[in-house]
Amino acid sequence: ISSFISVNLIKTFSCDISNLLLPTIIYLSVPTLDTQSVDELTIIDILTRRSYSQRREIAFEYEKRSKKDMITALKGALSGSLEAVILGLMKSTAQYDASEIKGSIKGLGTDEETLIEMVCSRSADELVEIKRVYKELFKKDLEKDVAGDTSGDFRSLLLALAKRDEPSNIVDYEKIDQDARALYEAGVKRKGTDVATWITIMSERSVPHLQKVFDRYKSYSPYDMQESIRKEVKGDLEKSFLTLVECFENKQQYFANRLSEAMKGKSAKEKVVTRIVVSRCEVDLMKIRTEFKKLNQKSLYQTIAEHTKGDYQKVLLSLCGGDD
Ligand SMILES: [Ca+2]
Repeated sequence: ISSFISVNLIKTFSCDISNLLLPTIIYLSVPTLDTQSVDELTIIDILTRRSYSQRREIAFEYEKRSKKDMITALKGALSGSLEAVILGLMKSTAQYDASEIKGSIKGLGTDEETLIEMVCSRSADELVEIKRVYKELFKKDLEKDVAGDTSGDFRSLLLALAKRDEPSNIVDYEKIDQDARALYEAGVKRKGTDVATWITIMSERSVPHLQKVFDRYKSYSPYDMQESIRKEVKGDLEKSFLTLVECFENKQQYFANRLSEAMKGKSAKEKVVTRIVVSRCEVDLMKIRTEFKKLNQKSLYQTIAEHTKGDYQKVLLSLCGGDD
């Protein structure tokens, strides 16, 4: 009966339902006895339609009433991809990003794809907060952990990005031409590549400055910056520089691209889709939706509907918020 009551309460009160009632509803949705079933729909309804701070309040109230930790209860009640999304939503954006970086380097081997996305797509300000939270959560230094798991130029680039302290939005007009020429001379113009120069320019300038540099770059090089990267470097270093440049040019388009790549096949690469939707839902998901529609002539909502199923589909669609 708990499911019946809670779902109908939600339907009756819709979004105006008092936040004070929500912990009770979640409590009813998470079974306390083996015989009770989990009411996933109610959990999805409540937690996806509120902000992170509201979710924290709900968890606080839940704990006051039930004397139980809501996250532990959710872990016990849910599983698989739905669990990954819901637990992700219970973290702040910086906590989530820090955990994803930790997850990409822990254990044997490294998940370079995730590491590159996390380090190369986040702004300098975001990385400062991620590093602080990483230390708080794992009692370790993010830069040391990344250094221990990577090598060569790839490591140098990630570390330069992690410690960068970009002058936000400053465009140094005197340096635009100089930087464009230096990028060309360090890459396409010479034999081999002077990667150190590329790293310095791309990690020490502001985004608006670099946008102008890449534009000017075309007056020196027969290839644009992305083509030059593909010609000059390979592997993880190539992917990292490409991610950086794509994000400098249009970050939301980069995420839209990643999402469409992850949903090319019949079934989605759930880890990638989950990571982008959860980490961007309170940052720029609306803009990502717009870019996605432009790229694919199909909305993100429809694409998710076609490439996922079950409760996982429901939670993603609810976070997506609407069709375009
Ligand atoms: Ca070269």
